[in-house]
Amino acid sequence: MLDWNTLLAPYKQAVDEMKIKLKGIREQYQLSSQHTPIEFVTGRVKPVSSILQKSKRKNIPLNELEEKMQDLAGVRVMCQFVGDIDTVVELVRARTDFEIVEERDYIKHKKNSGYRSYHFVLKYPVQMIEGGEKRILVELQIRTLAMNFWATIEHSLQYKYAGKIPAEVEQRLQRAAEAAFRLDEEMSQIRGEVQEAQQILSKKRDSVR
Ligand code: 0O2
Repeated sequence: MLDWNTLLAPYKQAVDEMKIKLKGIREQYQLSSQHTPIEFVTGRVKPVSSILQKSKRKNIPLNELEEKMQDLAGVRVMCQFVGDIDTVVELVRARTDFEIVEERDYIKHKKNSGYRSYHFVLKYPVQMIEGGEKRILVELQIRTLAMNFWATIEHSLQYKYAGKIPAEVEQRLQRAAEAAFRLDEEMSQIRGEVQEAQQILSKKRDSVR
């Protein structure tokens, strides 16, 4: 029998550490009164039921999970603008506290479902009490708020229809993906205006404190 708690403990540690580091980047931007490319950060360790489902679907033996299931630890960064994703990608590439194993650009190459996001697979070192470090895989997804909205809805529909979304709903999802894409484009066009407004608001908040 697999001891899930022991197996997943370093993954939880990695998710917690990555969240703190990414939130730290956000705070550094805020302190220097610059537009932050990171709106918010979430993370999770894949629930055991999802691990079992995915291992069945992808034919991954349970004793090979750690090498073959790249998203046991998942961290997600949400950005306001598509351009912010490029900034976060560069920040990630410049880090020295983990190694990049793979990059998947589902923004330039969106998936057939309509899914868009930028994915990194990282090798992240977790310090162990026995001494030394365990280097585990972490999937980092970077997306705009609009991409996240679409992916969250689509994910719940996939769940509802057990992966077999009816054609009509699928068509609507495709149209919604296009609408999310256009929203991102429109927002990028008025990015300067939006940022100015946000700066005025944050100065106003500071003067009230
Ligand atoms: P969760 O935790 O429920 O989100 P595959 O799993 O076969 O699609 P692969 O090779 O494991 O693909 O890696 P990929 O596609 O780079 O990353 C998988 C994760 O990306 C998924 O995790 C989703 O979080 C997200 N994702 C990829 N494609 C889609 C999509 O079409 N729609 C949505 N909503 N999300 C997508 P899981 O396994 O679904 O787990």
